[in-house]
Amino acid sequence: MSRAKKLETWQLRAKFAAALSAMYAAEVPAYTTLVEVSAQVNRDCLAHHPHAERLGSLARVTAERHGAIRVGSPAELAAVADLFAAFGMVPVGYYDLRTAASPIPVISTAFRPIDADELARNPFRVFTSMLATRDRRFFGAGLRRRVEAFLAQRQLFDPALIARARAIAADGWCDADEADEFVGRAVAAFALSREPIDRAWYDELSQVSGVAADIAGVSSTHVNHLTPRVLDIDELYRRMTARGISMIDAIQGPPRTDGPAVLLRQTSFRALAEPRLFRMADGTVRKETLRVRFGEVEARGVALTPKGRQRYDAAMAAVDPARVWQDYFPSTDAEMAAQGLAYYRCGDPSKPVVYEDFLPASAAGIFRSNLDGDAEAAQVADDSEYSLEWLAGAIDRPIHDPYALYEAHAREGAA
Ligand code: OOG
Ligand code: NI
Repeated sequence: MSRAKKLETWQLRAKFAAALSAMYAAEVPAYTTLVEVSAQVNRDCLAHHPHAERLGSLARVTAERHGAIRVGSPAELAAVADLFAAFGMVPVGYYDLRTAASPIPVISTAFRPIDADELARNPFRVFTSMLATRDRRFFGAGLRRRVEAFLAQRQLFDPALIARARAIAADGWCDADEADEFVGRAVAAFALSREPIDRAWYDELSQVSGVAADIAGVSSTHVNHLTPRVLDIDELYRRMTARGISMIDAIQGPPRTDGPAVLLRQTSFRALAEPRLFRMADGTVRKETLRVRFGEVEARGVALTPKGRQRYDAAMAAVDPARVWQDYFPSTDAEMAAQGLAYYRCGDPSKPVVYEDFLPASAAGIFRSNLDGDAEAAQVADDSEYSLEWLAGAIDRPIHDPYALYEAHAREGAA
């Protein structure tokens, strides 16, 4: 008799990404349109620009997704870390969206594969934010206590699921027979809850921030967007607009340029209001609507070195970054490599290392564009002490440094 077939964590990751995508497509129709238009844009772009595949094969780019979730506490984030480890996804980078031009009360990391071969097999990543309840500018002592008590009594994941995830992560594989059930249970944990929402509690949190209500006003977490990758985001934007889907005003991140694409460009659209159940103060349950799930699309470019990133931040501080771009960045990969601004495998300008992470200003812009407006932060000192080290300690895991990973990929040579 043959031994049971095993699936490795990357195969589970591919199944997880595909199953989340199927769930999202079934529930958010505009996502299906976005995925179709993205695939067309990629095919057309490649037909006109044979070099477009230098940043990733058509197969990888068209299958590629990132998702986003939001949780309330370090304990919840640690459970997410346990679960995602079974899919070969570990925390990379620290994003403090409270420091954005218009602050969002969360701190974030991204769970993703980190080895070049793992990224090539399936690069699925999830931008994961945690509510910053320790920040007094958003949460006074009384509210903080009530939010933390609410979070402490809810359970985002079945403990048996987390225990199984830990074992799979430790082994590096699971039986093929078990895989679909495991992935199915993981995906179900990120579906929109059908449970009635306490209207008064949700509204109270909405006064602080739409994000606070979305995270701590409900009994579960949910995928709030799944993002396909395109080779030409300007063209995607035009085609979606032509189909009558109103996109946010601007593409976030670097401007369109004639030179090498750098980092990450993103744009999004607001999802339709979805029916949800609310429990009113008098105990009755009513059907109302919420707009919490949206659509986003991204285009990825070459990863910048710390020196390149400084240039980027300086260029983006200009009134019109597109106009001054050439003052900060050369127009060829060869020059980018020669000046040490971006990562290339073995220093070969024809082999860019793709940016696999996120941008805090863009992330804040994406959050912002999908909220109905936000209250001002109170004028008190922030003594929350949030930092990368704090977050790593709170979830008891190292948080990887993106630059160290890019440097390793650049040294490894051809992937
Ligand atoms: C996350 C927004 C950030 C991105 O691609 O920058 C993000 C969220 O809305 O929860 O997904
Ligand atoms: Ni996103």
